[in-house]
Amino acid sequence: MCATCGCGQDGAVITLAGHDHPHDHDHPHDHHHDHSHGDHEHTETVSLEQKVLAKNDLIAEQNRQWLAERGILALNVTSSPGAGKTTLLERTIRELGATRTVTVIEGDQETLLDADRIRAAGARAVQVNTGAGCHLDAAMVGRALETLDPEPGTLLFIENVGNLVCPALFDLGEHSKVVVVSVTEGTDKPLKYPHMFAAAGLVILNKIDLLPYVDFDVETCCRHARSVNPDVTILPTSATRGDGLDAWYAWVDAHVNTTPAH
Ligand SMILES: Nc1nc2c(ncn2[C@@H]2O[C@H](COP(=O)(O)OP(=O)(O)O)[C@@H](O)[C@H]2O)c(=O)[nH]1
Ligand SMILES: [Mg+2]
Repeated sequence: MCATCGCGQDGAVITLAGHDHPHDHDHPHDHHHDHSHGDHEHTETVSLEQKVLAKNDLIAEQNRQWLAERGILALNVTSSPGAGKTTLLERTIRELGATRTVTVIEGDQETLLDADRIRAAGARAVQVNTGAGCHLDAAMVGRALETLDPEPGTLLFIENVGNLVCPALFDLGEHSKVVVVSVTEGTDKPLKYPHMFAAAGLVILNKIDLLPYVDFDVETCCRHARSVNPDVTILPTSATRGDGLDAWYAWVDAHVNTTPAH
């Protein structure tokens, strides 16, 4: 994880989509990669990882409380780069927008591209640029929530940085993690990245419109996902063609209804 390679997120920049200037800016820090691997350093690294995660969990609980007080359902959407997270969210905003207010926290290392796409689809969004960091953490989401200030009783998507490794370890205060995997990635990803799939409340198997063109067996991928997360719900979708999206909206609705409104 990040504490091991030294990647930091202290320089995260948070920008409200549609505004020219960053809303919240910590100055980037010098970035050191110290890759020596002696026994002593290994012990130090493990304890640093535990401290980083314990601190994160504390802030995640504060986020969870903040969201619960407002009856906001937050879903942390993760995947490898390009699996279709933003496409799924754009379509969800367009199709659910009439009945639900949706806001989005976008995480990427650089650019405002995804926040701009979300805004064009009709939802308010903030972009968190993590710089060298490879995941969102709870502190970034806490700051993004202050900037975004989502209305009580609404639906919040957090699109994580495209990465199936570190986002599995960082609780953001979300209700559930939604892992998107696409048919172009191969059926073995749940086995190779078991922490991410074990943490999933829902797995979306996207780009099924491409099944005729790729060597991908849906049953095998589902079996692999269930080998690390036996009861997980898996929804095959095409975010571009629309297959399976009614089941996705029904899943979201069922979880909105379990979020107490205050
Ligand atoms: N064929 C197909 N392409 C898709 C689908 N969903 C997303 N894409 C394409 O995959 C690429 C990456 O999508 P994007 O939403 O940006 O992925 P992200 O990095 O996970 O946010 C884009 O070219 C999308 O048009 C899908 O269901 N089917
Ligand atoms: Mg995206």
